[in-house]
Amino acid sequence: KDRHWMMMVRARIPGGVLTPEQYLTFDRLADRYSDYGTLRLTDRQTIQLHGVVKSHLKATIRSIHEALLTTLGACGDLVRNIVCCPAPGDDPYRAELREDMLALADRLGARTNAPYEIWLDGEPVELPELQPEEPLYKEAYLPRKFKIALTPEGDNCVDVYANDVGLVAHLDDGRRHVVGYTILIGGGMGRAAHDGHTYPRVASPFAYVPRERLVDVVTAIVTVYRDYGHRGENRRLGRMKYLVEEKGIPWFREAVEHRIGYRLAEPRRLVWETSEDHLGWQREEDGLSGLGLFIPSGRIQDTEAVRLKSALRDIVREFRPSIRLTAQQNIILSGIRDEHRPDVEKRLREAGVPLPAELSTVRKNAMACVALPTCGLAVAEAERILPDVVAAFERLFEELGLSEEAITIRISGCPNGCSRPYVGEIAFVGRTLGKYEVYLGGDRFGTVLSERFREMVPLNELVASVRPVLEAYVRERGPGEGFGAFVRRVGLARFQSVEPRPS
Ligand code: SRM
Ligand code: SF4
Repeated sequence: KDRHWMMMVRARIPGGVLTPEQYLTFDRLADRYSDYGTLRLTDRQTIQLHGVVKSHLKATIRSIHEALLTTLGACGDLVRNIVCCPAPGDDPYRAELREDMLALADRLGARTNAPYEIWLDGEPVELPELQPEEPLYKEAYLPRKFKIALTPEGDNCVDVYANDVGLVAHLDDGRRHVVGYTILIGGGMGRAAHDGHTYPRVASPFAYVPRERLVDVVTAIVTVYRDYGHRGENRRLGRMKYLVEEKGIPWFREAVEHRIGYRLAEPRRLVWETSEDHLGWQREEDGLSGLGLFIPSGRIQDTEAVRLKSALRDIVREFRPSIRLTAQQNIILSGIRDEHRPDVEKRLREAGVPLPAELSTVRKNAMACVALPTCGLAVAEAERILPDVVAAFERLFEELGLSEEAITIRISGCPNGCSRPYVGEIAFVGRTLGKYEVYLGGDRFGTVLSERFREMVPLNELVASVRPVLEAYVRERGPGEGFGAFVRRVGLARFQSVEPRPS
């Protein structure tokens, strides 16, 4: 087969929630149409199928639609899959968060057939409910892709600061209901190695809105961006972060206030408690539990040692859990009856799938983007080297007594930063085949940017390059101080002269 005619198909799955049937549809599609036979969970709570030959594209997209899902809005210059903290539980605020996410997905979703007509050789697929004219995006859509994430205050498992719009839900005093949102704007990771005008940016506090005004205000933000964002030749500079940086928050607020017709309140103070993913067993409601499973780089496949794909298919068929994809490429099997917990564990054990409790902390907090062989923009490996890099860090952390520390490691195969490396604590960003930039800093909660520490480090020296900084961390850290916070306090300059020893 000609690789140039192979495509990647990505679904749009708002908040990453799927019924068992929908999951099984993807499982079947992977067998039937993906050249790799795998499902790839992404860090925006969707599923990708790689290596779909062009002649199978229509059938694949049609099957996704028949499962009541879509590919529209998974790619393109519009609001992408909206990400929402997937933690299960019966607190009313969780349902409210999801309701608000769906209201946004509904208001900001495209209502046109055009992308299908383009992708499918001008032959429209028969899809219901679509309008000839696009009311929000008009003719020209947005200057670039647009990303939104929602999460309850305290829990940054979704990396809310890496989004064009980050929405942090504030709860009432009893922590039961959502009262409103602090809106952050202008986040994004993408940069290009040789374009000094590009840079990653964490989103800035913008305003507080009561819950009932959320959809209108976010829509106004999108339309301000639609009308003022850069549409010049350099498409990279089209992202909203550059508009926010150039015009400033006060300008942006005024522009939004002008459209909504009232003044916005100041953003509230945000306090973060965790950014870890929701792994392991968790109580959902009386008699029901959810199991968050760690999926290495989101790749659901069967290997000789681990029959992950088959095990998940069998469990979904038999126990009918609903599926929640996480923003860290993992999966939560939700709604499992408590009495079935031992059976589910047994199935996993038989298939060689480890439970999260059996994995090291560093492994559970590591993410890599897809990169080679399918990503056309990759200049270096990411997903395929993650297991070895993590294993080397596991040994180093063990030696230094850091095994319990929740330090985040991110690898991206190019500076676009799909694994959100610039808000991680330790990150490797591909510069050319076999060589990486090393980024350190950030913080445990993903709220600040890391700093470039080294350039062009060969793959076999990555771990060694970070060792002196980790050793200093062990010796000099303050009480409760995370690795990234330590790096930012002491600065990286003093480590620049230490030459790494190959490991
Ligand atoms: Fe990404 C382009 C994979 C999340 C920033 N990203 C790509 C493409 C489609 C390559 C391309 O354009 O040809 C990659 C497909 C590779 C493949 O073989 O599958 C790709 N991005 C991914 C995924 C699958 C990474 C993963 O391992 O999970 C994620 C899919 C998310 C989804 O379901 O929608 C993915 N990409 C991200 C993120 C993280 C996020 O959104 O939270 C970022 C950084 C945040 C941001 O947008 O700034 C990200 N991807 C990019 C960029 C840089 C955009 C820019 O501002 O310049 C590109 C390149 C581009 O758009 O020109 C890109
Ligand atoms: Fe591809 Fe680069 Fe994104 Fe990795 S970071 S998936 S290499 S575009």
